[in-house]
Amino acid sequence: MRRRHTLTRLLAIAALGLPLTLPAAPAAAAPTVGTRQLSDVIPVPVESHPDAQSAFRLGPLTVIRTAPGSLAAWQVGRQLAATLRPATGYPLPVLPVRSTPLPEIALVLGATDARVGQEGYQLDVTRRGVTIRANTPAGLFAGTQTLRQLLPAQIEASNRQRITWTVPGGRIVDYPRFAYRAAMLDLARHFHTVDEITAYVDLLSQYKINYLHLHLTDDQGWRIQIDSWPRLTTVGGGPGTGVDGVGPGFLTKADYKAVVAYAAARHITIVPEIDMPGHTNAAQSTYAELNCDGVAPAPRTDMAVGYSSLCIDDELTYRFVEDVIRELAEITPGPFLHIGGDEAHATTDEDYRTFVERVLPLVSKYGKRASGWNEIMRVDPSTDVVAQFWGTGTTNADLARAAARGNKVIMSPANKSYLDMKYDPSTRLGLQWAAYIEVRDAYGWDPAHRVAGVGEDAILGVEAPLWSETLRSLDDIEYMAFPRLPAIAELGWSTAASHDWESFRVRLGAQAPRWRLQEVNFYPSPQVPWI
Ligand code: NGO
Repeated sequence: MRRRHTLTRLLAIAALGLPLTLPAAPAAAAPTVGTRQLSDVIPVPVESHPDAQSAFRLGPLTVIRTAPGSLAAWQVGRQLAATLRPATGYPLPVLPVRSTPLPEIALVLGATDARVGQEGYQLDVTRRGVTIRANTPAGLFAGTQTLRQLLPAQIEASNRQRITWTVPGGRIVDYPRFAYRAAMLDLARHFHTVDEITAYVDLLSQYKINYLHLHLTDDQGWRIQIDSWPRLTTVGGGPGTGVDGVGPGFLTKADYKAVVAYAAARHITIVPEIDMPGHTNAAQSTYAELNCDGVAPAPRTDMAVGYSSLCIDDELTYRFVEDVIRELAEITPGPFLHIGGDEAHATTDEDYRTFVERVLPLVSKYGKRASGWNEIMRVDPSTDVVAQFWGTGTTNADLARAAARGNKVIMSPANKSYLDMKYDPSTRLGLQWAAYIEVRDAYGWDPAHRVAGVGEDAILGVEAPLWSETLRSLDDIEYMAFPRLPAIAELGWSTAASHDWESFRVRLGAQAPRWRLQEVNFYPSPQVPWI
């Protein structure tokens, strides 16, 4: 059993400057895994200035000191302590005070390098301690994720490790290239539970991902409670739904709020998606009145796409859509609401335009900013609407026109960033319609040079979608996401100039001991020198 030290006792002892009776540092330290440099971080920091003389040793007396008066900073400090305590066995009290006589990890708000902005941070490591400075709690959190990677990999162990906890000395100044760095999880093809989603959030947050897009509805299942249309979940998300009839389930509103809160605590914003006017068979097979002929089609558990369409001329369709958007907006604190819009092959072009033009104002009416798959740019929406590119080519006239007008674009090219694509022909899970995507392919592209006419200024960010036709468990999710997700995360955060496969593959290989300790089921790509 580890010893417990109450905050008040530690505060009192620290204030008196008295020595603490704490677990002693291990006598014979085991070697750490590999030698870490200050820049051995994914995503690679914008600037790192190593100073070999100023390494810090995290020890039993180290305290985590947070900006006084900031509950949010204190929470980041508590999360950091919770991350570092199991493996170190140190008490790491979190003290919201101005100074302590003890070695410390200080989380300071303000007084940063001017460039760090809203999500960046500056991290200084000296012999006396580590100081992370940021303008926001999100920046402090990002800094703590860097610190975590700068510690020996054993820091991820769930029980006490007898090693020396050295942090390489020097200064890092770091901030993101793009404001939007996302992953997407498909809950419709196979449902994934709150525990699975939050476990994924934990992994994402280590790589400075700041949005999680949830694909909540599709032909095979409806996965979010909507009170005004209750059968959407009891039937549309009920037994027998999902690909092959396996993978039923749905998020109640309480579940969804729990996911939102869990993600928010890790500085990740949830983007909910209701896919329409196609990909709607789960809703239309549940409510016959959502079909033009009033006849409910059979539920579908196959993987076909492009056959369903809401009834565009029926006012009831818009009542339904408005109810769904209103209820979803009410439980979504984040700015975005994704309306899908992909593969509406069963909707005529004219109907598609009518539909999108009626639905976009509903999103604004409930205070949200609409995003949608790139097809929605066919209707030339207002410039606050965000397009998510999922094509495999390098030209798209609608998207280039939108970018020229001022619409922002999220880049998720299916042949580069789709985490559900197989790595190679031998991958058991996944699909291959867009490409085989090995790690080098996932890393080897530039979001600002992917689609002609859609340059740096038009890019809001990047996303790594994970569609779940073939994925059932968290193990499956992890196998497809790791190690490609960190590749996409680096494209979203790090500068274009820092892009370097040789550097990335070595840093990626050094993540493996961490994943093993976290029990992440990753694909051991032969392209990576795994440690
Ligand atoms: C496509 C399709 C999805 C599939 C996915 C599988 C988009 C935007 N629509 O991507 O329905 O699940 O491919 O890779």
